[in-house]
Amino acid sequence: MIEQTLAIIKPDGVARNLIGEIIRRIESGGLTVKALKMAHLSKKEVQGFYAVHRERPFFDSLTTFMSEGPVVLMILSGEGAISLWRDLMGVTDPAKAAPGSIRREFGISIERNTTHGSDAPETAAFETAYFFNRLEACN
Ligand code: FUP
Repeated sequence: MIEQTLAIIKPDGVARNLIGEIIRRIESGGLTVKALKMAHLSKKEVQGFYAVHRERPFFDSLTTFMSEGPVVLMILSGEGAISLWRDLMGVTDPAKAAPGSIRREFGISIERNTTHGSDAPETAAFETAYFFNRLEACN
């Protein structure tokens, strides 16, 4: 099934000039970029995005990190895009991520793990709509 998912290149990835390398992996991995922009999110905007995690002990640190500098926001499309993008990223903790995955190659810590990807169709719908309106998402 053709799906859409939200991808974020997090502040640690943008700050280390990894935008091109990550988009290269996205495109050569079989995914298509359907929408793309940069933003320096406020802490409030990040808190809204990660609202499901608000009771977690890492919430304050995570939202501070995600608002420390600009991010790249993208809608990716393709066959099985949600799980395909998560496979390209690797699991949350870079130390446990598969060799060759983005988080394994570039992640610094479980928090500064370079990229985000939606984890299910419902979260993908929420997350893409959180950052993009219908006119911005090329279809
Ligand atoms: P993921 O879906 O892989 O991004 O992971 P989660 O939804 O579980 O976590 C969202 C983000 O919270 C992670 F990308 C990084 C951060 N996090 C921490 O900082 N510490 C943790 O112990 C777990 C997650």
